[in-house]
Amino acid sequence: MNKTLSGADVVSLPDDPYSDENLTDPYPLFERMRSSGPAVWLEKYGVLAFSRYDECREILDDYRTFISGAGVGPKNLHDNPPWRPQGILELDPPIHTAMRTAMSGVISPRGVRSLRTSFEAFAEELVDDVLAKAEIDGVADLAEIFPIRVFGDAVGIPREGREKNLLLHGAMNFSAFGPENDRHQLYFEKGAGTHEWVMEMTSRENLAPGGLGQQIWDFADRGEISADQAPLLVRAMLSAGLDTTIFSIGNTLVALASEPSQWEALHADPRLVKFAIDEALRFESPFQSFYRTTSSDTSFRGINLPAATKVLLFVGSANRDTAHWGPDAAQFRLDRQAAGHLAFGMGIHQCVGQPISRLEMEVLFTALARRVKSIELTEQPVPLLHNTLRGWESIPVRLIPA
Ligand code: OVM
Repeated sequence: MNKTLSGADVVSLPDDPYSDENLTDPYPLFERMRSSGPAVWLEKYGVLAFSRYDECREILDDYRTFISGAGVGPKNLHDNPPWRPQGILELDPPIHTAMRTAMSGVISPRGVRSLRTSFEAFAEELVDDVLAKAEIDGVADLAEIFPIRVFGDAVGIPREGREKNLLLHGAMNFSAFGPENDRHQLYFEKGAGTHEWVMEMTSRENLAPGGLGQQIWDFADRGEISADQAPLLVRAMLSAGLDTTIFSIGNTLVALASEPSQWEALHADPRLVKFAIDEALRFESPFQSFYRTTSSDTSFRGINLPAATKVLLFVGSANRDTAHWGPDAAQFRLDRQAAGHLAFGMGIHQCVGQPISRLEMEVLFTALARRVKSIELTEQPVPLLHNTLRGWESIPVRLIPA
């Protein structure tokens, strides 16, 4: 069926990308969406969705036409109240620019270099622990423990309360970028109270000297950002930096455990870890979808879009687009050039935390690659269903020491 939008005919689909079935395996629907044209109309949500690489990338690069300030979820925050004050993710230049400068000043590749030693020490400790056990859960015993410890310490928040609050908060936060269905409701119920805890952690008194959080406050002290913006930036670290990295670690682990030849290659040459990380981010993107909003009347691929139109971008689909990645896009390959994937987004809002997330993954997987000869899934991993995040609830694995 077609939907006639002013300017063009667009294929209209009745499918729900947020059904359990499609969240469990989104790729068949993504493929149908991509083959239906540059955009599809999702009837159930009354929204135009983009799922090809080129369109997603062009929209993300054009931050003037496709803004974030009206929210990157389905709700237009210019007309509806946000569930919390809008932060760096949902602001446009010029305010965004000042906040971004502070954030990238604190999380520059140089700035995070000093974190490596402590990350490595904890990775070694963790690998000792998991190798001492016959079987482990790759989620609870690796993917969650590592970032909660090292990233929490890097930001400088107290250790007490992290497990209880940060993951529920992340799942709630990322739910706001998808539809308000039962699953959204559930994550908001489970996350009750965690936003307050996170905001308490952003205050100067709760942030350790020299940590990333306190360095954000230094920018406020120098007048480069306001005292209202500092807690929003620390909040961004605590809400965007955990779940994403945790799911990345889990997704990388499953990809590698499912392809024994790829782990073998990694074990033989741990310098390949960097490539494994980007390929895994492309292959199973932790943050699957979000929105932009048109700032004025515009036309894109011949489709007329009035001002304030929401568009839905499936970056998890763009990262599997055979038109960009080639016919084997659905295969995990260490030897692929995965650079340019959209898992971290693109353009002025592209993930500013990348250097830390990459460092965490690099350090952990390098320790594993050196000391683990092979990885076997002992049971099927259990998927975690979430409207915008893609990852695993549990990953039962056996690690064979080298
Ligand atoms: C926030 C925030 C900032 C950036 C990303 C994000 C993807 C959240 O302000 O809490 O989630």
